[in-house]
Amino acid sequence: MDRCFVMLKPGVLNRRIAGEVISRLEKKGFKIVALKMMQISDELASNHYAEHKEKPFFNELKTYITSAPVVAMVLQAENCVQLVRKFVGATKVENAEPGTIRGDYALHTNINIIHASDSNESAEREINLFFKPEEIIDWKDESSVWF
Ligand code: 3AN
Repeated sequence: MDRCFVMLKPGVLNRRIAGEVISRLEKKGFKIVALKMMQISDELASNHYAEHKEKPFFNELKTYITSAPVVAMVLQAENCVQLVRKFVGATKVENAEPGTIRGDYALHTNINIIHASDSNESAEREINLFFKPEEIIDWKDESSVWF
């Protein structure tokens, strides 16, 4: 089964919408196999966003992502990355369709409220960055017929 790393970014807890966003992911049918609240260190932020090191928004992005706790999770489903990315919506908020998480909850691209891995390779890398193997629980899913 495919996995995707998803993170509710700083601000989601302030806005009291963490439960709502997680609920939407659950209702779609994604299986949550890991979930935790955490404060991202400067080092972890640099590793996670390493591909953006040269971008003009890198420092701002790092300051933001380390500014308050995030909610990190691992979701599991067939074609997980592709489905989650569609569910999350486009990076640029002006392109994020209503009905997607960013389309419904974000006005600004630099605080677009949620991160999701963009490929299976990034998913594996990001899951390993944020979670220890024992923090991931592939629980027995009695309702697998639906999903
Ligand atoms: P995504 O999160 O959709 O995979 P990336 O990987 O291109 O998008 O960008 C990582 C994060 O950097 C975004 N979630 C967003 O917070 C921020 N970001 C991306 N592009 C811009 C931009 N043009 N201006 C400000 N922040 C940006």
